[in-house]
Amino acid sequence: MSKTANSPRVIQSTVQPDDTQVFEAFRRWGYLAANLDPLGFLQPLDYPELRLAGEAADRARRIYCGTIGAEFMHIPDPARRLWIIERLEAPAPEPNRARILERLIRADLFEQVMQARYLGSKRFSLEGTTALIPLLDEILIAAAERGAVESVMAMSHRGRLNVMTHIACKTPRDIFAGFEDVDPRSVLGGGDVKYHVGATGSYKAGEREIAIHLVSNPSHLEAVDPVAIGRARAKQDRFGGNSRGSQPAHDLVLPVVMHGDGAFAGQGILAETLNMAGIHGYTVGGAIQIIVNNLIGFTTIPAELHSTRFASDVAKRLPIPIFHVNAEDPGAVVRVGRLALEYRYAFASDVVVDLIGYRRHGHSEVDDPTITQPLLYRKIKDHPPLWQIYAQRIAMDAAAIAAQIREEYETAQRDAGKLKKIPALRQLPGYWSAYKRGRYDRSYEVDTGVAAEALGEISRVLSSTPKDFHVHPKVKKLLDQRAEMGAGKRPVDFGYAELLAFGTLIREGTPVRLSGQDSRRGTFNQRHSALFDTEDEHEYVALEHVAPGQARFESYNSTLSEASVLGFEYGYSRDFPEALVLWEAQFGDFANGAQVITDQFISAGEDKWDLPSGVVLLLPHGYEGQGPEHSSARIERFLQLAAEDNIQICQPSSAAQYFHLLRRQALRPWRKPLVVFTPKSMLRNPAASSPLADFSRDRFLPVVPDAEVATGARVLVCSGKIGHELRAERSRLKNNSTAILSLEQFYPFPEAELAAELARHSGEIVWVQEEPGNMGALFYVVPKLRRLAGAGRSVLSIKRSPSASPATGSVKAHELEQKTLLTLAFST
Ligand SMILES: Cc1ncc(C[n+]2csc(CCOP(=O)(O)OP(=O)(O)O)c2C)c(N)n1
Repeated sequence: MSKTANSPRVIQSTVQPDDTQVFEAFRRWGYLAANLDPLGFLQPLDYPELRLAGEAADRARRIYCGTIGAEFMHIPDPARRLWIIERLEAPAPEPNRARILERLIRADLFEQVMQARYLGSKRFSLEGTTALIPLLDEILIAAAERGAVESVMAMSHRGRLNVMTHIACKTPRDIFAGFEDVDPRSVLGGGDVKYHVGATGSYKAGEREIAIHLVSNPSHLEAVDPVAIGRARAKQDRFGGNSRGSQPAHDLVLPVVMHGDGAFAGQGILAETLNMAGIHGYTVGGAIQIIVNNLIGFTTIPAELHSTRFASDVAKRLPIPIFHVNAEDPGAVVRVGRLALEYRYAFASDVVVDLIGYRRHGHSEVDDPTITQPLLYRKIKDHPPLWQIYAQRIAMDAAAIAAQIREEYETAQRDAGKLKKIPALRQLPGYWSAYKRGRYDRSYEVDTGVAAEALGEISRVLSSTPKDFHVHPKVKKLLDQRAEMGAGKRPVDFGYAELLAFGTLIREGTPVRLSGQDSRRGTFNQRHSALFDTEDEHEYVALEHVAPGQARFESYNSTLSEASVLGFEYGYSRDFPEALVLWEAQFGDFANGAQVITDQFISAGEDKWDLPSGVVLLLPHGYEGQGPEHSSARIERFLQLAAEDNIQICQPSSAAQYFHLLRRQALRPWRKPLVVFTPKSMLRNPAASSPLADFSRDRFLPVVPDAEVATGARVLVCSGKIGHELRAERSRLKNNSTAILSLEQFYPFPEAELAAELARHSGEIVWVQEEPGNMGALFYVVPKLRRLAGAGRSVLSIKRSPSASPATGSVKAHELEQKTLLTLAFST
């Protein structure tokens, strides 16, 4: 093929465009020819559609190809495009230059003092993108003018300490104390590095104050995004819910999420989070997304980080504006900040600000960047700090103020060295004061039983529909059965036990929020938290009509995502301890798509950051011949995460047990994440249903004793659905000497309860599980059983053979395996 055949063809029109067409071209493509990179590596494109001459073209070029590159013509709504056009084409407002300069000096000198004093410590300097500080200042001032009272902020390592000081308003002394590491004994085995911990503070934004919550985050880039959005949503709901009242709640709480350019382009959890932005159950009325873009990720250049010209392109999945801005034009940066904020308030939309600068040092300051980018860093070495460039540009002598600020930071550094303890940088909000964290204590227990009369009243609401509502015939049958369950005329099944738990809780004042894929109906057709009219599909949610003055009930079908949805619900639980917040996996094994959230936040958050959560994970689990991916919720992985009473791990084997477990989670003052292995076939197994009377007994039993064999000569210990199968096999064999105990709470381990039950029986103890020998609770339970058994009493185990995949894909092979398990369990 010839070379010319490959070059882009430019169609030259012979017709001269009029002024409107000229402007349209620049509005659409101008950002590609804008001057965005202070060091000039991201060269403006010589874009064919912009090769236009004349007065209109010159004017349009000044607006659209300067230091602001506005990408917005992909937004389908003309009103939104016009809104942006009107503002960009109006004269730029005069910035408060002295204020900007002072912030730039502070941001730069803060880093410089740390570099001088703590050489060899990691801090991830902001130098090269210090315009972030005046950008956030302007955003917060404009937000306060619109009534914002809180801002939930999230960011990774880059410039975090700078933001903590200058935006969350922690004193430099308190930040420097982290480098002094004055009290290592207080955090043995726990705590986190200083550039991950959160901060709370108050920012003076013009005449008003905005409370700042900088969210604690792990090293895993972007994992904090959905957590921050969930936290913002919870805070908005605390103010009365989205779009309720005269001042919509989303006006009051502003989410600001900051990203690196590499992370923004690369991490799927951000794409998942952006996808939730406009969805009713998850919206926060728009977040400001800022890319702190230094055109490098560790040692990797943009061409290796994204397939597109800009890191921001993943945000184009949403119809939202992207404002690229040259970080070395602070006036333009501040202008973009206000524009972005006003757009968010005008349209309840996300906005992206792509702040393009450079990185003065290596990835961290202990890293030598000249090894991989020698030319770039030669150029950066000779490049003056932004405050000096800006002071010169606006003809201000900044030497005196710089000296005074430097002295301020040096004094703070000396004071930090004298501290005996590292000061706490954040405080839990007041709504946490009624709740306990840390170790479990028996005094936290409460009765969770509900009188039959109250259950009957709630059931009457849950099992009926408004007069003119057309119920699906299958649902009608279920509602009739539920009416009988609530009246004590038939055992209550798992699905209804859950709705009764929700119904009783909201009646008593505990809000309930449930989200997951297809959770409203329930993957297994078991829940029906919302009913759909067969004639017009309008919906009816009986749980919204349980009693006057009841608490809120919400159930949402989530997007097809695990990480971001679980992250969101974890975040929500962090700011709504009064509520029962549940995330449901479609099948338990899909929870591994959210592993980062489980590992980094749910199980370790309290240990690292002293931040509690009561989030509940519902993970369908059980071996039913559905193949490798629909069988196991990977009990073993959660057990491995358990220590220091950080989480609760339970598998209730009956409807009443599930009811008490959910109510216990909400009613105990102890806030701890709860992982529940939930049923599939047990949903329809009559043996797993419970008489209504069991809902009135006092509480959840961590160990369910054997109701038939009081003193067995042998004892099987198991958990979940296999217990029902073992009991059925026992009665088939007419065996009355083998006791079966069901372990319903794995962690915290109910040692006393289990020991008492084991003591009632004699002979060998056998742990029976459905999972292969390298999975399930075996590795966790058997050593504990051995300890409880003591010398002379043997402990054996029955399980599937160790296997690389959790389960067979063949139904027949599954049945054969299951039969063998049961046979072995009763062979001595
Ligand atoms: C999920 C994840 N993968 C890898 C890393 C390791 N890592 C830390 S910083 C970094 C580069 C980030 O680049 P960028 O997002 O551009 O931010 P910058 O450090 O340049 O500000 C990498 C790869 C990480 N922290 N998280």
